[in-house]
Amino acid sequence: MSDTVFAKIIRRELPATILYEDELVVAFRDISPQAPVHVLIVPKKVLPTLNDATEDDRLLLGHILLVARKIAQEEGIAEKGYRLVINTNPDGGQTVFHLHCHLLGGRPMGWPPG
Ligand code: DGP
Repeated sequence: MSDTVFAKIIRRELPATILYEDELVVAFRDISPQAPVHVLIVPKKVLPTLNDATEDDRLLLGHILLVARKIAQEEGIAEKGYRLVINTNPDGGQTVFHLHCHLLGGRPMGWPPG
């Protein structure tokens, strides 16, 4: 169950439009964009959900936010605004069980989410 499409993208076994990569994360465009900008920031370390993160992942989790911020700036959405989302388990709407952060922008976001 831990070998997801995201693990395959990280290993380059599946294609993706990769915008950023470093030793901790890969960021690529979502295959089914829900906004003009929809990027997934995905840790290389396999954590199925945020529930599986521990204190040892403090640096990694902070890094994900800083990478999202950097990509938002590069995509030109930082000033108008954007949303970061980590869906967790079925009620959270998670479908791929490899922790990831959605970066959504380029249009106004509604609240509350559906
Ligand atoms: P979530 O529902 O939070 O687990 O989001 C999973 C996202 O992953 C969803 O927005 C669609 C995206 N996705 C699923 N399969 C692929 C894929 O093969 N490639 C890319 N780029 N995105 C994918």
